Amino acid sequence: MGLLDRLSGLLGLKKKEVHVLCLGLDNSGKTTIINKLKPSNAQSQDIVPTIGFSIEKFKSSSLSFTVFDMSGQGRYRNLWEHYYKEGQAIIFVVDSSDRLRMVVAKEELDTLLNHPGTHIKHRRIPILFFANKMDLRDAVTSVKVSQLLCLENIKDKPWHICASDAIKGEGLQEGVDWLQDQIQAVKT
Ligand code: G3D
Ligand code: MG
Repeated sequence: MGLLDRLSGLLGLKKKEVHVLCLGLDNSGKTTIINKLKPSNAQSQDIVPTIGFSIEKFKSSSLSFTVFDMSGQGRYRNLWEHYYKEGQAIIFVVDSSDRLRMVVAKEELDTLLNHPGTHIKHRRIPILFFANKMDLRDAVTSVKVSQLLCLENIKDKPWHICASDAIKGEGLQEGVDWLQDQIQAVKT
């Protein structure tokens, strides 16, 4: 840790660190969203398909987020569960224009929520949904995404859905603000 880091920690200026898992099917826009949340000088210009997972960091006004950006490709999805215990929050990204795979996204979400063990099922871990790719002509509304995923059945965890366009960065801040409020509500 650098001297500045230590000083700001001592002065209470250092932001609290939280770990977030970013999940969802491949191609839903997870990496694009996380990239857009980083300061502009740290953003990658080329988003390449994530292999396994990558660890990214971004800050909100009062928290410092470490995000496990998990690959959504089928063969890597069983990796997710190894990281469940690391997560204090989940960002679940859905491609709102991909009606066909919405069913698969729902299956993955149900598997996540019902995962045996204590890491997800029995924790009031906040889940932020991004109904992403809203700019595409085939996109359904965030209300429709929420219906297709049966989000109203999630009663034991705080959740919120935001319509987003990750390319333009629209809708992302609203989501992060909600997440920050939820995490702080638990911490204080
Ligand atoms: P993933 O990390 O969930 O697998 P990526 O998804 O972030 O790699 O994004 C997959 C593709 O979707 C990328 O396009 C990316 O530019 C695109 N994308 C992400 N978010 C949006 C969005 O809100 N709107 C639109 N129109 N496209 C989006 P490529 O062409 O690079 O595969
Ligand atoms: Mg990715």
